[in-house]
Amino acid sequence: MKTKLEKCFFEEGVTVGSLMHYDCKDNHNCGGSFVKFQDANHGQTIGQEKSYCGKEKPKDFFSLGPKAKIRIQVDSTSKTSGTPEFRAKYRAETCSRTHTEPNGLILSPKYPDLYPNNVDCQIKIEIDDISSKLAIFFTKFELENSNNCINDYVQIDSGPKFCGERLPPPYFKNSNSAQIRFKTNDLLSGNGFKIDYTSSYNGCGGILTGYEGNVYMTPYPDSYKNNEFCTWQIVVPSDKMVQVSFNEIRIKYDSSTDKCFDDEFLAVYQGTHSDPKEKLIKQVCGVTTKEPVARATTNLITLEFRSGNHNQTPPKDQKWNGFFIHYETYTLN
Ligand SMILES: [Ca+2]
Repeated sequence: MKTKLEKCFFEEGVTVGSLMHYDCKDNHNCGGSFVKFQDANHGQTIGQEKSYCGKEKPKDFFSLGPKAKIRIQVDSTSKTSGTPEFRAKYRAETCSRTHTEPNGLILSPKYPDLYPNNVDCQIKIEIDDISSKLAIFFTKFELENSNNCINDYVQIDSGPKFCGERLPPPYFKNSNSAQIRFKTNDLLSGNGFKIDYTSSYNGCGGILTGYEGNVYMTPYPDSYKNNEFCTWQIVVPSDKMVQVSFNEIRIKYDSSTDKCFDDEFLAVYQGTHSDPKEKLIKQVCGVTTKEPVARATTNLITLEFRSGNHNQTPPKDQKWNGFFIHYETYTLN
């Protein structure tokens, strides 16, 4: 029998939950007993959930707004000796913060409501594993527009300043850290931004979470390299199903047969936590913006991109830049 000892609390002003100690004695997968941190403020469209079990002190949980929720589940059928225990503390945090997890979401203050005036946020991403390489994807963007973005802007490292409503391009870095600055003036506002970041060892791939987001092949919009092998896992909340739409596909293909090369394509798999490549949904290649949506009946999709060593000229004014994909949850009608 599985019993649920459930305890939830909501606190205004919570932004960081820090699990000091959690000991569920036995398991190392979070199937039976676990502590779960969840965002509790953005309903069903934006949010994160993270489950913890085992004995190590996990990373801080940054909520995406002023509220967070903690849930404890105990599986009484598991062979635990003693009662699971945990201790957590929380604190309020300003929008300037440091993210050290290998992947995550970053929102402008009060997102999706209008961001405040006179903000100067310094958001640092510094992934613990120094050999990892960062990828930053903008998935929503609406800032006050101004000449040279002098009024409100987002800037990554010492790159260009972005403002207005045009989605900034993805940002790839050959290192584990980046600095995002968000500055606003004293007049006019917008809905702000949503950023998903991830990381990998070989410069492409990683884990992406949340309810929706964008994924790009490295180093989109420039051409991908030969002999690449990259894997992304897209994981939406466990009670949802995930689908991907292909905004743009530009992958070399065999023009004599109009088929994919054996060693160069993007494969889309439906998966689960224990079997991330459970079922191949499709393989795509070529040049198209009309590839039909791919749906998983689970909450996990694995994307696997590989490239060989083909010397094919791209169509005029185009590059073999791989793909630009959007993922989101869906429900059956
Ligand atoms: Ca402004």
